[in-house]
Amino acid sequence: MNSRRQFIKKTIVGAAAVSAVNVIPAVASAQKVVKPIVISTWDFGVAANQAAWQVLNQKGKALDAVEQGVKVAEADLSNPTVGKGGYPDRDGHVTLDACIMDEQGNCGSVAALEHIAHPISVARLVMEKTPHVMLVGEGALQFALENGFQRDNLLIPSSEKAWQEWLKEKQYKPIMNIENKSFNTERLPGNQYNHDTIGMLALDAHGNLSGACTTSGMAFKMRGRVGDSPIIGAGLYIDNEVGGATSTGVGEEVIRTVGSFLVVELMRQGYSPEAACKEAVERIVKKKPETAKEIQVGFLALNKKGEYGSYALQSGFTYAVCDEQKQDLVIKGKHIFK
Ligand code: SD4
Repeated sequence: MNSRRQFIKKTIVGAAAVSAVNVIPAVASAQKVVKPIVISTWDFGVAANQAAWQVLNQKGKALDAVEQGVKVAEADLSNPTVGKGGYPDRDGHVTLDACIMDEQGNCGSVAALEHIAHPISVARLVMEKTPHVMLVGEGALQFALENGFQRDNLLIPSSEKAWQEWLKEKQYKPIMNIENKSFNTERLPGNQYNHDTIGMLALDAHGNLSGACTTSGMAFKMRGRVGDSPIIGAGLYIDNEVGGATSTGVGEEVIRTVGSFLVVELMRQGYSPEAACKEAVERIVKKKPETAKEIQVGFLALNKKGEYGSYALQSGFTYAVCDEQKQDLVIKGKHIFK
């Protein structure tokens, strides 16, 4: 009898302890209100953010938000630097790079992918359906086709025309801040639209971070060239304990400095998003002072608290911010050189 009473007592205490354990986090999380936010590179990030916001505003996942968001830029035929309509390499092939990363550190990537209009969705499938992180070229295309993606011709007439013009002189020189030129006016030949990429970072109502990055890379690049955008740690990095970062600009310098990973690690050490981005661009200047003066690189970062910031080598870098308050904000990034 005695032992039975003790058993009942223990069981009641045990049940109380279990329910206490269950109650405490529920109360704590009810007090913690996370305000969703999405940010992305360049002015064209506004439209992409708005698509991401449709997901975030309904308490959807940051991962879904960033995929839906950057797909807008991929589908925009007037944008010659992302997705279908992107400028080709010097041999006339449009080759796309993209990657995606979620709050659990899962990531997927495709590089030098041809004939598929939405490389970001292929990257997500690599993450979700394969034991790998990255598929490239023919293998990435085969995987996409096997998974129901349609083969498409990504070289649209205006991009082909610009390539034909470029072939006359075959000069390869990255032009800074092509984003500032209007996409809808007649496209200028040569390297006028040499680069720009959409990198997007989102924090959802559950307090989780995800990011995506997608590009056609540097216009008229060498066949087979891959930039920073599909490289986890270079063009994009997410750590759900700390924050996320993404980059745009001349990818070679971002790869050399593992830029986005660096930005996240600096935030882990207590840097603000802006200070972390500044340190990362300064690292590029320190390593290659002469190159740094001639090119553009911009970093964009978002921390776990929803604070954001950016820094670029040159003036002209912009980014778009979208939250409950405002869905079409464009901010000029700070920069090192005048
Ligand atoms: C690349 N980082 O392929 C990309 C291009 C880009 O602004 O972002 N341009 O190197």
